[in-house]
Formats: sequence, C-alpha cells, structure tokens
Amino acid sequence: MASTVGSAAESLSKLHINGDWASSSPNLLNNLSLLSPHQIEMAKMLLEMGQSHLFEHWPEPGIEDDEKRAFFDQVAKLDASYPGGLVSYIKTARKLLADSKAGRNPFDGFTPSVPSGESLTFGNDNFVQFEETGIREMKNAAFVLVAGGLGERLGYNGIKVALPQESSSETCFLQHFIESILASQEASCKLVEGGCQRQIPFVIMTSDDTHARTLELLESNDYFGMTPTQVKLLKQEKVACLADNDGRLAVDPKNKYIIQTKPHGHGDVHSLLYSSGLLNIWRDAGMRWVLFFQDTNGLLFKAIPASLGVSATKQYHVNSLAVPRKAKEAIGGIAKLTHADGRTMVINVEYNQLDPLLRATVNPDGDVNCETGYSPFPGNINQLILELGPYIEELTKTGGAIEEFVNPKYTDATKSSFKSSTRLECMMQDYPKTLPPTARVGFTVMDIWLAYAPVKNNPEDAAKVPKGNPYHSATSGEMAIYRANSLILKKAGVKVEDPVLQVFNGQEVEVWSRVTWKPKWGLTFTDVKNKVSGSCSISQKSTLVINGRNIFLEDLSLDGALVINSIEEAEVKVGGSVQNKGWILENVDYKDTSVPEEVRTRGFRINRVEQLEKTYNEPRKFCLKP
Ligand code: UGB
Repeated sequence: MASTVGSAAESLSKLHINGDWASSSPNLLNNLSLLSPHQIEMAKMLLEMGQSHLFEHWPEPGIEDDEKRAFFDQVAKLDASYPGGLVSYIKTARKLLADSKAGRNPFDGFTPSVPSGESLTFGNDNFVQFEETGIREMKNAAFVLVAGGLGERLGYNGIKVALPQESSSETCFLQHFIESILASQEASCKLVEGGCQRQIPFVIMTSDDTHARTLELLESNDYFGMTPTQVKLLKQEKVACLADNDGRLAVDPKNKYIIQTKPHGHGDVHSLLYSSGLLNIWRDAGMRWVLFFQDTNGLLFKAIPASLGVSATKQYHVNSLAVPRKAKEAIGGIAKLTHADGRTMVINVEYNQLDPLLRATVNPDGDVNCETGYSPFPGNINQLILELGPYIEELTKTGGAIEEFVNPKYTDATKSSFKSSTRLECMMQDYPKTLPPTARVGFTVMDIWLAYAPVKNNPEDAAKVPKGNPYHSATSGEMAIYRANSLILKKAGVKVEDPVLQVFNGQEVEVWSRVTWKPKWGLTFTDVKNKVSGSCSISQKSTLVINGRNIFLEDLSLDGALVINSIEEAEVKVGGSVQNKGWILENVDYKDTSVPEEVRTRGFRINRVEQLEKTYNEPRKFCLKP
C-alpha cells in the first residue's frame, strides 16, 4: 500500500512539473493520494478532455473512498473496451454532436438511386438451384446472432430469443435457430463424398442485459442439441453516455460515482469477432462464409440456403438480404449512393435517415411508395453474408471499428441541450462503408412472406401502425410462420384452405392453418416436395405439428389437429382422413396481467380441444391411416 501511495505521489509530482493539470478540480486534487498511478493517468486524461464536472461533488479523503476507487475501475473499463479509449470516444462524440447540431448529415453530397440486385421468386428453377448451391456451401459457413438488444420497442421483460416463435409447437427462437443450423450442417455434410464431420460454428453476441439469461437458456436445454463447444458467446460492453454538446460524460442521477452507459449498437459485432481471434481459426479450418442475423425473425432460415447460393454463385464479398419495403416502415432501405465526386456505394440508409435524404435530393415527398405500392428501395432485413477472406482483410485494416453516429433528442430548436443523455452508436450493416470500390457488394431480394417477420413492436404500438404496413409484433410474427408454411405446402401441391381474418390485440391478421415443422423435415423447397405426395388437403381450422425427420404426407386429408413425433430412425407415412375438433385460438387482452407475458403479447392462447397425437419411437417403418 505504502509503495502505491509513494509511486502515486511520484506520478503526481511528475505530472505537476508538466503543468498545473489538476488546478481545475480542487476536489480531485485533494483525493489524488487515494489513487494508483494508472488512476492518476486516467484522472489527468479526464480533465484534459473537459470532464472536471465528474469530480465536482467529491468530498475530502476518508469519505466515500471506495466509491471513488470504483469510479476509476469503471473509467478503466470504459477506456479499455473502446478502440482508441475514452479520448477517442469523446473526440468522435464532439465532432458528431457538432455535425448534428449544424444539421450536417453523413450523406451530404450523396444522391440516392435504386440499386439492382438479385431478385428471387420462391420455388422456381432458379430459386431451387440457388438453394442447392447454398446447402453445399453451408458446411463452410459460420453463423453469428446479434442478441445484445433489450428490445425496448417490444417491452418484453425476458430475453427475446426465449420467446416462442410460434405457440403450436412452443419452440423458442433460439431453439429454432440452433435446430436450423444443425439441419443445415447435416444436409451439407451429407453431400460430401465419404462424409464430413464439420460442425458449423455459432456465435451469439450478448450484452450485460442478455448474457446471463442467454447462457442459462442454453445450459438448461442442453444447448438444444448443439455441442456446447460449438457455441461461443461474445459479450459487448456499453459505452459512456453524453450529457451535452461538449461531450461531457453523463453521471448516473442516482449515483454520482457512476458514469451512465448505454448499448453501442449491433455494429460492435465486428470488433468483437476480430478481437476474439475466431475469424482466423475459421479461415484456417477452411471456412468461407460468415452469416449474421438478428434475434426474432422466425422466417429467416427459409431464405438462407438460397441467399448463400447467390453469394457463392455471384462471388459477393457482401450480400445483404432484403424484402420489398413499405414507405416509412421501420426497416432501413438499401440504396446506391453516388457522391458528387464520383464515389458510389451500395449501402443501407437507416429508416430515420431515408426520408430526409430523399427530400433533400431526389424526391420532395421523401419516403413514399411508388406505383408498386412499395418504396422503390428494398428493405434491409439485416441478414448479412460476408465472404470470410475479404472480411478478415478489411478488419485487419480497421480492427472492426464501424462508422458511428449520434442521435440526440434536443429539448428545443436551439439544439443546445438534450431531453436525456445520448451516446455514440454503430450498426453492423454499415460494415461496407469502408470497403474499397473493387469490393463486390450485392443484395438479394426475397418475398416478404418467405423471409421476414420480426417481433419488435409491443401490442399497443403495433395496433397504431399505418394500415397496410406490417405490424412486426408477436401476433404477426407467429401468423407469418403459419402463412409461410401453408404457402410452401401449397406450392408443393397440398390443397391448403384460404385464411380467415381475425383481430388480436387490435391487429387484423390472416389466420392460415397452423402448420409447423422441424428444420430437419423441410430445410429447402426440394425437401418439402419430397415429403409430400398424392392428394393432400388441410382445412383452415387445422393444426399440423411435424416433429421428426422422416415423416411423409401421402393422401392426407386433415380437418382438426394432428401432431406427429418420431425418432430419427423411424419412417412414417401419414395419410387418410384425420378429423377432430382441433385447437382453437382464443383472444387474450394484452392488458390482462393474469396470463403469462408471452401469451398477452401475442393476444391469443391455444385451447387444445381435441387432437390426434402419434409418437413413433422405434427404428422401423410405420403407416398412419386413420
Ligand atoms: N442488438 C445488439 O445485439 N446490440 C445492440 O446494442 C443493439 C441491438 P433492433 P434496429 O431488420 O428489422 C435493425 O433494435 O436496430 C441486436 C436495422 O438497423 O431489433 O431498430 C438486437 O438484439 C434496420 O436497418 O433493430 O433495426 C437485434 O437482434 C432494419 O434492418 C438486432 O441487433 C431492422 O433491424 C437489431 O436490433 C430490421
């Protein structure tokens, strides 16, 4: 202890020789003897960066000394977890805050136009071919889920990946993602002559808000069948909040020894992957692709095989998945931006920036639909496929740092103060912004019904969405899964009755037959077609839960609920007429706190009135023909 104090005093006198650095903060000066040399360096840095307000309330030594030391522990953590440390953070913040105050935007000088990309139609020969190529490539891919967001818009108290993506099979998002990756791994390895044992790596980016609960969900479910070493959790750190245009750090209103922090955004995923060393390990193992995806889009894996096929065929370094976008929908628009100096880039323009950019350049009406009924700019669903080699090359230059932005909410038009503290943010889809013009950056547009139905909005906000725009709620997310599965079966030759319209939590949705299957049953359209034959029909009131791999529908007529469970080694033919009272959707009000939160959020519960449920546990052939 004596030596720390001694060396602190030495550092202090050294620092004094260089200038009267602490004179602006007598309270800090009084407390220097408490601090280690490193903490003194940090203190000096804070004062030099105009942060003397952080020490204004510091009492004399002997009072709240532990809190003072804890304060510096936090400062050290914030400094270490940001590339270039707090100095760099505060400098960037000042520049971006000044730009924001002056009304300058990062797209100044750029004119947007509609880019051309690969547009896919589900089920045609082209699509099927891309799916085949994609499945072949899948064994060379690593998957990265960004799941550090709290989901403030959804207002759900748990982690979003624990929500059931649909309530017929009660499969949660994380389980579905893992089962989809495992099914992809198996299907891809099967295509290798002589077999292949490769395990597709799965990384989950978490944050302090989600880490412990994500780990617990995995551990309490045996990683949903994945080998635990196949899954890596990388935790993102929060960044310091900013109290004003001068970039002064905001203190916690309840504890003046704590600097307020907030999430930095999903863009952190690139620097975390880079510093984890995983990218080089994957490259050395012969991997070629990294696929990034978000936490609540239950349809995504229906679009992945074909999109990866596009990446491989077109040799895209970057491939963003997109869907037709409704004007003002809260998803970014993919645009080609051409600068006055000739530079061009194909990039996501975030939903809050698209309207002002269009107004300032090509369209005084801003973000509006064109004659197709959609925005001319494809909607970014934030599923990125990056080619690993060029990705490593780029990150070696940038360290994974992504261009940041700041979005302060000002108290009035003078823009001199904020309603609440703000912070710098970054987005993972901004990765291509630093790429050279030679980089092959493309995108793939898919049907919305096939590829995109996230769960982001709480029931109240969803009900207020302009008519015709998607709700992006738990209700619409679940209904979209039934619709997609029904439409895929229809395309495969099954007669699926038309949907009916129903209102849940104030949202009118199409209710299709509630069809769900495990990814290993139907990963691609070809898989589904191979599982269906003869004349099959499913009525609107029906539920079909397919919980196994080798289950074949042959001349099945379903009017009710049917649940089939089978082990891997069993082969089950399901046909004949199944008729019963089935499962009924009963309305639940989102304000009814007597029902579980996840049920309230989607606005209905399933009353399992009557069903035929069959389980096949022996490794042989079965035939179900009631
Ligand atoms: N996320 C993190 O992992 N860490 C964070 O700090 C923040 C978020 P939101 P957002 O496809 O629907 C994105 O909040 O950011 C994770 C695109 O920017 O759901 O409003 C979080 O857990 C937008 O262009 O979405 O909008 C979640 O998995 C558009 O494409 C993911 O990041 C839109 O998504 C997204 O976070 C969309």
